[in-house]
Amino acid sequence: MSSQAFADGAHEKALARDAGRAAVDGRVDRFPAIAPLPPDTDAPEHADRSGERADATAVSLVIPAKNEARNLAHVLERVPACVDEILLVDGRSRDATRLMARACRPDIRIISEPARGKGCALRAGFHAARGEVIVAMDADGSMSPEEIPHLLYFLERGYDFVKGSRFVGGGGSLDITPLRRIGNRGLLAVANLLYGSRFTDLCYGFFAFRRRFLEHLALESTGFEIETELTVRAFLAGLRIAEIPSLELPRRGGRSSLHSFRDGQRVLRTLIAQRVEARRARADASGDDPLALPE
Ligand SMILES: Nc1nc2c(ncn2[C@@H]2O[C@H](COP(=O)(O)OP(=O)(O)OP(=O)(O)O)[C@@H](O)[C@H]2O)c(=O)[nH]1
Ligand SMILES: [Mg+2]
Repeated sequence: MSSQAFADGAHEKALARDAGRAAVDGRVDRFPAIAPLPPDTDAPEHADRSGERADATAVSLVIPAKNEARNLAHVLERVPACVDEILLVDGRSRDATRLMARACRPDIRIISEPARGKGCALRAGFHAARGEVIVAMDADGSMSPEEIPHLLYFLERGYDFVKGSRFVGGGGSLDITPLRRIGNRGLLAVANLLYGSRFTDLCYGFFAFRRRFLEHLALESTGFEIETELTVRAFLAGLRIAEIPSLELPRRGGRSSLHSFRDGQRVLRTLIAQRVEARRARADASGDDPLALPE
């Protein structure tokens, strides 16, 4: 899909066609270098799209935050009006994260994570969300709230899970270190090999999905592997998935909670465990030998 296809007015038709195709074969559709959305959705001051949304579903934004007081204002002040509620899942922050959140958005819902870890925080946020659509993004300023309408645009046109990708045309990262880039590539290659998928990004926390699938996805991750688990389970469940470009900026301040080796291993374990589980479930259903080689 070239950006030209969207720029020359064939936008709607191309989307409808691709949404239809994705529904048939359950594969991952990529939209490199998407053209800007129509002008009324492009700028934050015009971001209230409630009147023109294809379905008038409520949108919940879930933001996990651990000691992000110095970054939160920058994020919360730019959340577009198409978001109906914001949930901040606090990771037992020792700084003024909660106070800052309330000061910027008096209407924000703040919940406490039930146990340590980004996965626990996100799952708690997903379950507390009231909207039919759930968007997740980080609190460190590395993701731009202005991209939220892009995610919603594709959900409204037939996709069930729309994920930002830093490695599809038009996306990028100004944050990732060489080590993490290599690690990401390796894990992505393993994922695509194990699942026969064509994902371009696996460990990125900017995405949106329909809440009706939450129970079916049965997420269990506690840490940073949550994004991998969600992606793989959505793929195995046959959800219509789109990857769209996203630009990851450097974290504005403070320290990352991610540990490359520890969390990379958790992602790898998740990939393998999900594959084994899926194979076993298929074998149970068909009565086949679970150790048989793939056809
Ligand atoms: N509630 C909660 N939030 C967390 C936890 N760990 C990380 N987060 C948040 O999850 C988001 C992503 O965490 P980061 O530490 O930025 O990790 P990352 O973006 O993968 O790594 P960097 O690229 O180094 O920033 C941020 O908003 C964090 O505040 C946690 O244990 N609990
Ligand atoms: Mg970060």
